[in-house]
Amino acid sequence: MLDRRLPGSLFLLMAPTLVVAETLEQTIPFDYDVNSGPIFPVIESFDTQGGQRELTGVTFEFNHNFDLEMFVESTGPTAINSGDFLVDFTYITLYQLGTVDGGKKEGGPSNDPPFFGPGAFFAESVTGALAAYDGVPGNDGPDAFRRNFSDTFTVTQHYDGADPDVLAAVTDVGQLTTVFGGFSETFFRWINDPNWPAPGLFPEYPDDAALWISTPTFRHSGDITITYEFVPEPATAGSLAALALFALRRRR
Ligand SMILES: [Ca+2]
Repeated sequence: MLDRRLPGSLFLLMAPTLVVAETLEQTIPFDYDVNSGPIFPVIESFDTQGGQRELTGVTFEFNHNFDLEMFVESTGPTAINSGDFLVDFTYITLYQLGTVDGGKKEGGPSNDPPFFGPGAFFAESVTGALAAYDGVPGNDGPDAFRRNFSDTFTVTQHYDGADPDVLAAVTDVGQLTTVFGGFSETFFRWINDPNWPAPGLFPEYPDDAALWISTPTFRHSGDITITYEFVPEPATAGSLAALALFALRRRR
């Protein structure tokens, strides 16, 4: 039972510094032709406002939409069946927090902004029946097919004090020009090799007998949402510290 008269003992407790992180969010839409990429999204840097606040984390959320058209044409002398070959196509995106030339350290020593891979797009195990080369390059003849592939997904990457280079790269006054693009890889293999005449070291289109793979349309669109998490600098935080006074008397 508690007594409301003067307490028999006093404890002055400094509460653990209670600092609620605040956030700042921005969303940057993008839509580009991968065949012509990369692009240079401009984002708002995290401004410390003269050292009054400190960035403790940053989250990048990428909403990806990919639309790919693949064109496969044979210049071989014989027909091939679906399943005689397989194509695996991969596009690995890269996002760099600044440009190598210019950016934050323009005119200074070499700039090497951090980058990461926020997702990849795949078109796997592509195959199809193809007639022998029809003598016309690039047409939609019996020696060719087109395929469409699309995908939509979200990738979220979070960085905190364990990644000081990332936090430093986005901390500045004003805007930061970033780089968004990637690189593609195409793997081809015969399952049933038709044993066409071997092309030279550098196969020539359309004279050499081969399968030719291109991506006439390759669009990458979506948006990037960047969320800064920050706290007041410690000197400011101190003023927010709560003092707690507890008085407790236990009746004997
Ligand atoms: Ca053709």
